[in-house]
Amino acid sequence: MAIFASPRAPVSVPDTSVTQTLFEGLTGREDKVVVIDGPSGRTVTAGALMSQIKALAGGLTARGILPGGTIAILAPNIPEYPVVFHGVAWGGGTVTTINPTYTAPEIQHQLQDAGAVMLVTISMFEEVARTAMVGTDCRDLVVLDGGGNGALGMADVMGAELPEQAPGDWAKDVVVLPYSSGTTGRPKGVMLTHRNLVANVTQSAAVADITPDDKAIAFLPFFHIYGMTVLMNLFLNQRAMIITMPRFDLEMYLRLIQEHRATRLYIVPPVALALAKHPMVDDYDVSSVKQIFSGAAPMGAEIEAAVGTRFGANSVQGYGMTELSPISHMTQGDSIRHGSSGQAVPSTECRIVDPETLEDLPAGLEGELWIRGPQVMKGYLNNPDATAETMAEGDWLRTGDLAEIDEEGFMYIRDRLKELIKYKGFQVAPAEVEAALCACEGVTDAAVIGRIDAEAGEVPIAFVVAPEVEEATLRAHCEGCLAHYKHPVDYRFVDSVPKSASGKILRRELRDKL
Ligand code: 4UW
Repeated sequence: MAIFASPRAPVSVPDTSVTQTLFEGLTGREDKVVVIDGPSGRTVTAGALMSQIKALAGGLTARGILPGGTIAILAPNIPEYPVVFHGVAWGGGTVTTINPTYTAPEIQHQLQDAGAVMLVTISMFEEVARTAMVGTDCRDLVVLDGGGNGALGMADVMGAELPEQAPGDWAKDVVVLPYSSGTTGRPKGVMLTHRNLVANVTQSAAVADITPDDKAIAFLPFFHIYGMTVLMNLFLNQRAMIITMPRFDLEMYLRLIQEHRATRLYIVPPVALALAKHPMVDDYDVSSVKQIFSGAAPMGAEIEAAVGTRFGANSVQGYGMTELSPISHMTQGDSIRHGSSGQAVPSTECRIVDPETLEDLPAGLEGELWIRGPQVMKGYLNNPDATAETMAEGDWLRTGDLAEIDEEGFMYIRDRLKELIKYKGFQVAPAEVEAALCACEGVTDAAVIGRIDAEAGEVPIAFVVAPEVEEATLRAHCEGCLAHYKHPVDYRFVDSVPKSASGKILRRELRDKL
């Protein structure tokens, strides 16, 4: 077996909960502002954040929801997000994070699959939340900026502060269930333990060199593992400051960078493209930025270099995956290879495996990237088959990405083996879109693949077998059951979907048709 060990010194992972790790960073700095609500300028100090977390844990414990309950959060990035996330964790529960652009059926599926007993949201999403809860075991609705009419408000769920972390087994207890389709099939609950998150914060802190003077504008959604670990957990743990933005808007982003003198930008490739090319960038003072960090989808070396040059900053990439809590590779300040996702974070091992023969490949050859380390998930919720397909013997996670590692340990993502489509860094699971299309009357079969797109990275394209159905009907159907970024941008009506003898869609054949 040819193992590429991280070139960095190993770290030891403290045996604590993720919230204890956060508090270790914040204690003693109670007066420091650590979160600012971007649009309003409202500030939250470390001390206030810690007491709100303890008060929420106390309130949910008094209601009997904690310890042990699973609580769903459906919200954009707001200062209350870390309160809910860590309040649940401090009280001994599990959080499942839901994309607030989801339709009611998508929310309902996640609530039911994760076994959520409470849904926390904001008034903007109250209506869709109520619709989604019907018929599920999720009984309690909390509207952080509302309440009434059967819903609880934030004040209702706050209680006497729970002074100590609820006890637990940090290596086993699942603290968060984000959803990911992994290498195949529909989105699944990814079981990440306290230890997984503590490990990944420790591993990335050892490389990232974040200080209390650092500031980041947090538009990457906290429901997705990139924003959750890097901004909400790593940044706060390092006593740095996050300025929350509920959704991406280039003008507001640039204005907040200028106003708060942001030092680090955490972005995805489509934003890198805008920052490299958009004339609006010249209207703002972005001289405070010293590092630009991109990931979640492929980005060419040229754009990576161009955005760095324009900002006079160090521009780098990292690689992550929900199932890896999420970071396995990062670039350190002075060792930049544009186009590479960097070297493995500490205590992380990699293999490059030939997908056909399952033989290990040496440096310089392309194969499937396999990862082992303390950040690797516990498994998929209620899905031992998918877990077994993804986890190879010896605790290796098969990423479904094709990569190459050079002699110095720099990793380059080359292609994707798995079905996944990445729209602006968001996951689109072909199997989920195919199932939605097949549920439309008159559709007998469907296949969905990604097509390269200059702006979004990739967009979903559908091949459907539906002789009597109009495209407009399919579009209207998707409106009702799929978040916008999952909608096929193009429909091709075909006589049949090419399949292997075992019934697997031959996606490569479809790709060749494009
Ligand atoms: N190049 C090419 C990349 C890259 C990539 C990811 O939605 P998920 O499960 O998770 C993520 C997490 C991304 C991330 C988190 C923290 C971090 O520091 C960082 O670097 C800045 C990135 O996206 O999707 C996982 C899949 O996304 C693709 C790849 O296919 C992977 O399996 N992907 N990063 N640098 N592709």
